[in-house]
Amino acid sequence: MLLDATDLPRPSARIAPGVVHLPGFLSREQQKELVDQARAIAAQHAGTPVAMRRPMIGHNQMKAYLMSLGWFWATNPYRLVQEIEGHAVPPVPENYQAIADRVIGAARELDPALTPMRAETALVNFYPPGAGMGEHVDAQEEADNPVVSLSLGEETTFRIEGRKVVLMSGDALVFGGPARRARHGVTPPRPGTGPDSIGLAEGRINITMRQVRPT
Ligand SMILES: O=C(O)CCC(=O)C(=O)O
Repeated sequence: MLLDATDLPRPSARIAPGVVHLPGFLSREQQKELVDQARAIAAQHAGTPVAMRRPMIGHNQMKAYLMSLGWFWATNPYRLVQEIEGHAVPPVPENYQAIADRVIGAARELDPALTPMRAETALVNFYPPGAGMGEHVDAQEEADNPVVSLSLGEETTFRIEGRKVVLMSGDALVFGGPARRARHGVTPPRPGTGPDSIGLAEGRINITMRQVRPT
């Protein structure tokens, strides 16, 4: 192939008011640490009511696997809770807040109206081949602070506010301000587009960090 897409320059960009894309934000080492850490947390809680799982939405089961940290995103009806059947929700790892602070700092250079956020909850989504996520609004958090999203593994196309953004491994994305309640979703990961060195053989992991309670 003449050019590999990963060789093309991908500048940081304000996609829409409140939406900032920061390509290549995480080094390969940081990506691997996040993958290993998510895998270890998932293994620790496997088989419990707070395990990574494919949630039911109405009568349909999601194709993606979700793991809730800090607060548990329960469905039917949608709500955030701090324990399930007496099992405490695993905490948000301490390194998440430091990453969120760095991402928000960089995003504010492109959109100064974005506010800081406290990573009180995080969703770790694993998308196996063929699994995407339909368009939806993140509405369970009372706080309006921005969402910080990290992509690991294979590429996807993220849709928000009528725009499309290709997210690659190591990219960070922020949506806040007027876009905090914007509809968004992702296509299934594109097979074979992930890096070899981060410990994820196939599919894609997305980590979104959110503030739950208003500041
Ligand atoms: O996978 C993504 O990039 C988006 C995930 C998402 O929309 C969500 O967890 O609400």
